[in-house]
Amino acid sequence: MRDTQIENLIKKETQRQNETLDLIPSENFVSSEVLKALGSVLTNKYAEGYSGKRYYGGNEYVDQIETLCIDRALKVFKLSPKKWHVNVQPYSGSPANLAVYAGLVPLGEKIMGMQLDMGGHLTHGHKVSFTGSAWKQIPYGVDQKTEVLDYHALMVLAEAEKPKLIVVGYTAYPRKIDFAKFRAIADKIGAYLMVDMSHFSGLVAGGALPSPFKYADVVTTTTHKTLRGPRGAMIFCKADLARSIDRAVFPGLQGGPHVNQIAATAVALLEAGQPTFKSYAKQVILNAKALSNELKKMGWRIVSGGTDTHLLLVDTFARGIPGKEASDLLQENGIIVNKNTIPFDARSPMDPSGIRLGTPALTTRGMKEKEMVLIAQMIHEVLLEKKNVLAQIKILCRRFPIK
Ligand code: DSN
Repeated sequence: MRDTQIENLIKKETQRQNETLDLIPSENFVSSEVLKALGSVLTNKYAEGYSGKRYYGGNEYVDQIETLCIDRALKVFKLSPKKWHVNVQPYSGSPANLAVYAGLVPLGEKIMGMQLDMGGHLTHGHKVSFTGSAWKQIPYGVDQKTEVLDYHALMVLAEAEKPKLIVVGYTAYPRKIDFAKFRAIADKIGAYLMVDMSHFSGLVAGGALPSPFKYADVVTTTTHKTLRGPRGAMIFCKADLARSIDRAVFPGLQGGPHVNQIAATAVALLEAGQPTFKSYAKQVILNAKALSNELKKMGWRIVSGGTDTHLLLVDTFARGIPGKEASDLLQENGIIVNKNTIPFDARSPMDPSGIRLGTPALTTRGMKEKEMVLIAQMIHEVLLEKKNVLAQIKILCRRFPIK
């Protein structure tokens, strides 16, 4: 690059990614094919509108790219184009969720979403998000004792509040979700059921977790987490909601779609349809379970007692270590995690009681249960014995290069 300042920073970031362990559950490493599409000339093109109905000329190839992306998205999640529609233009997860509410829920009406500090997302109606000022959030959480969803309590809350839409799918909930029970709750009060599967869409695509499509009216997902695509998002909806959703995305909220991003998503969807992706998705969960089991063996309290998914929450404060201190100590040792609130956390989100660990990125590097055991032991050594494991982490990283 002629811009050596940016080039050097990209080189340094590449080295950082190679030499550290990425345990952030919402991150992953895309293939070189995805990167190629993302860095292509498609970034030069304006394509406001949808395939066959654009406001600019010169979209004959862009139309084919967007159509291919749509076809692949429906195929990967085994959806009939007669029953399901997908919009692949959302710039990312936040505008995708906003577009769903804008399309389906009158302003000021109620949206039932999980509280942020219990594992929800800002865009599920939190007060600091625009979704929380334009609509009224009816917050829900997990049961204090079991730290898992209490479907009976959810039914009682929904019947009392009668929200127009219920959001399911979280950023820090380590357990399987019973979508059928949520469908029953939504049906009882005539609400839309929206599943935000951003965190686990790759695991659904790979057949490692149950699909929400049989039960949901709308499903949103980012494309860059377990799905291993570029940063972006998609909105799937029942065919009769297609017009409202499409109009909410464009012209409601967005302008020209990022065509390079749509092409890169199409590449990622092709990859997610391969048999190797099935093994990947299965391994992500096996790895999370191995990490969780080993940490438990060494006396760490895992929220809800374990995991069924790609992530786990460790209550580090149960051993007197606040989440921020834990995350900082691990980072000094080349282990990248994020501090996280745990359910009913008495501490603040800036310095909560726990850390969140996830295995999608390490699994992409080829790591398996054996490495997870080793990593759990090193996390223990860093946090409890204050050992320095940086050299061992670098050796482990070299054994599993990012391809
Ligand atoms: N920020 C993402 C996460 O880390 O879970 C959610 O959007």
